[in-house]
Amino acid sequence: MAYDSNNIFAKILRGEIPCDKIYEDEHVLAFNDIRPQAKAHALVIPKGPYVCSQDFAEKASDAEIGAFTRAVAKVAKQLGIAESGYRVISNSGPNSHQEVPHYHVHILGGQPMGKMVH
Ligand code: D5M
Repeated sequence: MAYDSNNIFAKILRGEIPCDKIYEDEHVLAFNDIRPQAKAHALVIPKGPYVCSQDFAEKASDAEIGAFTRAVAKVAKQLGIAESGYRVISNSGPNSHQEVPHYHVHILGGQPMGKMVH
């Protein structure tokens, strides 16, 4: 799928709409989700134009992927949930109901999370 630069996270990255920023570095931005589904609910996004998890893994540089993985841990620490634990999920592609077509992961925590059904 081609990247649509009109998506809402692209607008946040360009500073066209605000976000409640938690963390930023050269490759990554993290901010609080506007519709929190847990006491702590952050989104971590790469700055590059990647649509979904598949796209990111196939096209991003090792530096971007490394920074992204580290950013998740930094955000969890900043939110104070690194020790208590948290859930990281990513909706990727149509079957997942991905709403915003710019790759992102959700970090959910600050409370016991429901057990996932296997
Ligand atoms: O989740 C997309 C998530 O993005 C969803 O939890 C709402 C959140 N969202 C949408 N617009 C904003 C803004 N402007 N700020 C913060 N969070 C936002 P998905 O995995 O694509 O279904």
